[in-house]
Amino acid sequence: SLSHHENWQRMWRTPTPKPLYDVIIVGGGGHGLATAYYLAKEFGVTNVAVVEKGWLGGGNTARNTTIVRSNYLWDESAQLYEHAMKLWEGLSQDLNYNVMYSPRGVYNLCHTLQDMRDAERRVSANRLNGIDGELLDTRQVETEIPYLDCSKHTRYPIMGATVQRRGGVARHDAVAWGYARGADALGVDLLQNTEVIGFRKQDGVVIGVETTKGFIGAKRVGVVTAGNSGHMAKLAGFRLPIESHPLQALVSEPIKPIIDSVIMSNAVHGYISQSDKGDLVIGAGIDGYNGYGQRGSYPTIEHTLQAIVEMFPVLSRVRMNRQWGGIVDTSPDACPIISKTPVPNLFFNCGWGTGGFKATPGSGHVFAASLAKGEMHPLAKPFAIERFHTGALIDEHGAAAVAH
Ligand code: FAD
Ligand code: PYC
Repeated sequence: SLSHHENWQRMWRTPTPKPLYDVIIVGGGGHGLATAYYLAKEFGVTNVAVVEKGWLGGGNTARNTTIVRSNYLWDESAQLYEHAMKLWEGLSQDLNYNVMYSPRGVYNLCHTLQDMRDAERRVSANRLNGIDGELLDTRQVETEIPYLDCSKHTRYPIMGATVQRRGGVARHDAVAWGYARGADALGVDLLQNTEVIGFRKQDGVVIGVETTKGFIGAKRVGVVTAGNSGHMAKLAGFRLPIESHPLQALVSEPIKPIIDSVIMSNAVHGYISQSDKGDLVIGAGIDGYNGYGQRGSYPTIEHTLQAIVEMFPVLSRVRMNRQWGGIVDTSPDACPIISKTPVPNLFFNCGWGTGGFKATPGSGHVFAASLAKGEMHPLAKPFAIERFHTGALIDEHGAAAVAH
């Protein structure tokens, strides 16, 4: 049937690199593409290139499980993720491209009294920041999530949950493609199959990138290479407090609609939603070792599925269709690094760990503002590299909801 689909319009050009750009973005994932889009649209900087070693959106953007929420504990991160959430709410209209943002509600289950205390604290903190959040008891959870085992006979009985009803999912590929199409239309050059292999400096200041296709000059460079950030910093001559770990996900065969929200449990440690196609979309925490291979190990898959079956015994006979891994860059406080670097005119945006998809629009927006002005956006300032020297850490391990 595809033979009848002729003369499709190209979504973006395949340009020849110019010798000099005002800004080069390294990494054509969602964050890099969003940065380029907002640079051109909001800040009038159109002489921009996105340099991507593979294909656009083929990294973690393609591999994530698309959970969107903003219920982080501390003011700094709550405000950053809520900035993203507000952009999600109008993104399809802004891009004129359906990113399928679906605010179907994200539940975080509580299995112990300490879980309940933490949940109450986080919901209260969220509300003080103007972010929606509710604390539910077992009976309410049972009513809202019909197939969840809320009986007293499980290993870790469910005592309650938080729910952020504006949270949900969005279509990962569409996010990358929508931003790419929008950026290209505004004049941004999207350079695929072009790997950055070094940074050229003059008197210690970055003046461009060495790539597999030659040198490309730039007045400012923004690096947004989730999973490879430590390596990129090494190429630039400094170290980041970042580890690269595999993070896996899997989907089942398509089944009839059974789960109409997103359900996450830190304690039994697994999460689940159902795609519009009917696949159950499943994941858990990182694999413990460091590495760059985009695959994970079997014990993590087994542990993840044990957690899912514990929460939803009704799913025990469902067959899994596909499993894959991405490489996430984790920081000591489970928060991103959005920062200037020791190299003038070189900026990094990384360390989103297991949770950066939800931040894509906000991250792109604040990074674009920072690159356009040469000064960090106020929402980005608390996430500077210096916090690992000053001790002003923002510990979001609890709200990360996926162990890392
Ligand atoms: P990427 O999409 O990885 O983009 C980085 C790009 O940089 C890649 O395309 C890569 O090819 C390119 N690159 C690397 N090195 C170079 C180089 N030298 N030269 C040029 N280009 C280079 N987050 C959530 O919020 N919700 C979730 O439900 C969620 N689930 C996840 C599930 C899994 C299995 C995984 C792996 C991650 C998940 N995440 C989730 C995290 C999320 O995917 C990431 O934080 C986010 O996608 C990072 O976006 P990015 O655009 O920075 O990264
Ligand atoms: O950050 O919500 C999240 C998340 C879910 C799965 C992976 N990350």
